[in-house]
Amino acid sequence: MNKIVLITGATSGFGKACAEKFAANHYDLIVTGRRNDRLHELSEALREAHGIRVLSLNFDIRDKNAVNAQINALPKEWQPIDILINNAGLAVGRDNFEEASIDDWDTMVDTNLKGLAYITKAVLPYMIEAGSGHIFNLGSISGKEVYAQGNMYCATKHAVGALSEAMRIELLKYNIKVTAIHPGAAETEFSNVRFKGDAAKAAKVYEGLQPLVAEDIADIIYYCAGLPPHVCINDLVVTCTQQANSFYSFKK
Ligand code: NDP
Ligand code: 8X3
Repeated sequence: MNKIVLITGATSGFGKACAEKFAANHYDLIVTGRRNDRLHELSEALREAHGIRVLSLNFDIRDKNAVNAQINALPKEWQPIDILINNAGLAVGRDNFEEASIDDWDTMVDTNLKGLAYITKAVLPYMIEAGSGHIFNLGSISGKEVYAQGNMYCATKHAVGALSEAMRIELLKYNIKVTAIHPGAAETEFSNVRFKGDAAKAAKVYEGLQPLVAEDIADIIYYCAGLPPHVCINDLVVTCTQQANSFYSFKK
């Protein structure tokens, strides 16, 4: 019986790369996201390439009723989830506090923080029942240092850090590991989403840098997931070599 990993936001970027990495290493996958066509395409490709089982769940993580309905209704054979990768998330806008859109703020809080909490709470009973589990939360270097025009995105990622610590403390008794991963600049669809489809602005973020790519993060998560049962990497900051933190990059 293969182990089961549930990955939120598997339709692009880190989530898709994690799906590919774990599938190639004979995990069965539960993949989630809003873009159903992409979920289906990915599921088909991974089933065919690796002969694994893939269950695709199409919901918006901000919708707590949908999250609960889908996770509570998992067929028995999909319930023993070994690993939960809380990856779905986004930045929307890059504006000064006084100019930022409240709708953008709501989207980030509802997705990055509340959505992450909803799905974790829904999955936990299965891990508790199994007596073990491993939860990965995608934070960010913006959850370590706040930068200008990052206001609410940085706040949500600081909150992911805090929530990860809380989970780690409160889930110790259930033998559940909690690993927070905090990447720096990584070229995915992230900046396209942040700049609302402005490809030129998005490309500028990575100019002069060799940024991280999604596969770097997938490799790191896979490594952390494979450590012996008594070892847990709790909090991990990873940047490309040209970036020191939120403020300092050496661009060529
Ligand atoms: P992408 O934009 O490439 O992927 C984001 C994923 O999140 C998509 O699969 C998207 O799926 C999913 N998602 C977004 N909103 C929702 C929602 N409401 N419901 C369900 N799924 C949703 O970005 P990345 O892969 O770069 O980002 C992944 C995570 O990593 C995010 O949490 C991000 O904040 C974090 N991060 C990214 C960094 C970067 O530089 N790229 C650095 C540090 C952290 P769909 O649209 O189909 O719903
Ligand atoms: C994404 C990286 O530096 O744009 O979380 O916040 S950053």
